[in-house]
Amino acid sequence: MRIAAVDLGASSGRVIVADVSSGVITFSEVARFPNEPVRVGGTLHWDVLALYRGVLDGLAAAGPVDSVGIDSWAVDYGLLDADGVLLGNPVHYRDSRTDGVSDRFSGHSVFSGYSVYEASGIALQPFNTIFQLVAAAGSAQLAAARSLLLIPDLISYWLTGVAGTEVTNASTTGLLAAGGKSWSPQMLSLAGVPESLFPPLRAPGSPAGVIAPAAGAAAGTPVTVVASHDTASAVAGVPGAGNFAYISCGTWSLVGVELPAPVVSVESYEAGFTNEIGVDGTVRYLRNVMGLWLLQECQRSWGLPLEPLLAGAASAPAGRSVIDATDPVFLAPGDMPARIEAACRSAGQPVPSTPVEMTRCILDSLALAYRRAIDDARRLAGVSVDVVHIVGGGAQNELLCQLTADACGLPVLAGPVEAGALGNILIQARALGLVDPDLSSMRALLRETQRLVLYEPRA
Ligand code: ADP
Ligand code: LRH
Repeated sequence: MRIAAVDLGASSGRVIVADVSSGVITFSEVARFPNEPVRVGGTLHWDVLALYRGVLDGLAAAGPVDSVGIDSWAVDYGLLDADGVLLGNPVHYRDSRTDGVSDRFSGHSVFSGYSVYEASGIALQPFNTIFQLVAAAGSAQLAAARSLLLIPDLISYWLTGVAGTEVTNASTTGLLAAGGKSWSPQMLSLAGVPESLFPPLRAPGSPAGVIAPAAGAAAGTPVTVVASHDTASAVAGVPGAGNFAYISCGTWSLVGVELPAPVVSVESYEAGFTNEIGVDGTVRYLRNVMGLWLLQECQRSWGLPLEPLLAGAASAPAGRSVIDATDPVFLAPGDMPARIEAACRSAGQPVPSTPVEMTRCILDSLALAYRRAIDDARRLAGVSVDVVHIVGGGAQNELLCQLTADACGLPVLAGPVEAGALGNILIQARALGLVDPDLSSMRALLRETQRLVLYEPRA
């Protein structure tokens, strides 16, 4: 059977079509389109209609398929009015409207930072939906809103006319009770929104409606709910077995382990670990590391392509300067080289003086941040890790993979690059009865069919 995955990342959107039959999964990319934010009147927005057009064109290019599933980056949303019409362009999670909002809760008498963490299991990051809603309080748009749809649910609604709230992505709002079974009344009250703003929760694998005639060539195709948070799909698409850690390595690097239940200790809160919901009730216990965003933003300033930077960085001196790749100072767009230079200077380290030196500094810093995250996850969750899987676009970065193996002192298995789309496809394949339904069997299928590259740690 033919299955299409729509995978919208912060840097690009893609439509991937797979053929799945017993024991075989082959796929090809039929469309890729840029995801470029637009600043309007001082606010950074997603160009959601351009993305929707990319999805429609991609589905037309895909030809007839038996099912479509949609995933995207987390936390962001569109508000709909009483007629189901979008109220304004969704705001980008890197917009400054949330600056300082989450910090307000560190000293709040009723909602201390830890009580928010304990209730939701979600690390207090400035861009969480809950803090975006606090920042939007009192706006005419929020007052007029009758429903809130997370980005993949919005795309799915536009395609089918059916509204729902997919649970893995809903967990990133910070509004679900830890464990992800229901909305948290306390967190809804903190956000100042009623539960009725959210269409019914739905789980990966359930039907999401049928594409309407207005969608053109794809009309009549069933849409299946997948793990609509891209990281949830990517972790479902990690070809791991036994004691593994993962790095979902794209614009962000999401670094952690999969657990059966959340960890909400004070130590875990202080270490900035989140408990997002994955497929089949799993918990993604991870830390957000700024990821290849650091390099993408530098490249945007320099106007330089990736390949020569990576080639140069491979022979540049190692560990000359390192920055904290989890520091929120790097979250917003804008002159990244200057911010990295400032961080090196204030840490008393040599300031990288060329793009190649800065690239090396970024990659060394990412590898060290990965090691810290994996060590902390092991300690805080009480688990062992024997191998690190790197998936996503960054799995193609040979230098980063080798530096990660070296820093962690563990073997790294790199690939698949399109783990997000593959996780998306596997959940649909399971709903169609095409694969063994067990998550570990689905991962075994990826191990058997996808090319993985092994990096052994060097002394
Ligand atoms: P997202 O899903 O967030 O849009 P991706 O998973 O597509 O991100 O990863 C994008 C990143 O992958 C880029 O920032 C880039 O650093 C890295 N990348 C893409 N292609 C290559 C390549 N050929 N070699 C090394 N790295 C690559
Ligand atoms: C990666 C991602 C990540 C979130 C961030 C907002 O694309 O979904 O898991 O923390 O975007």
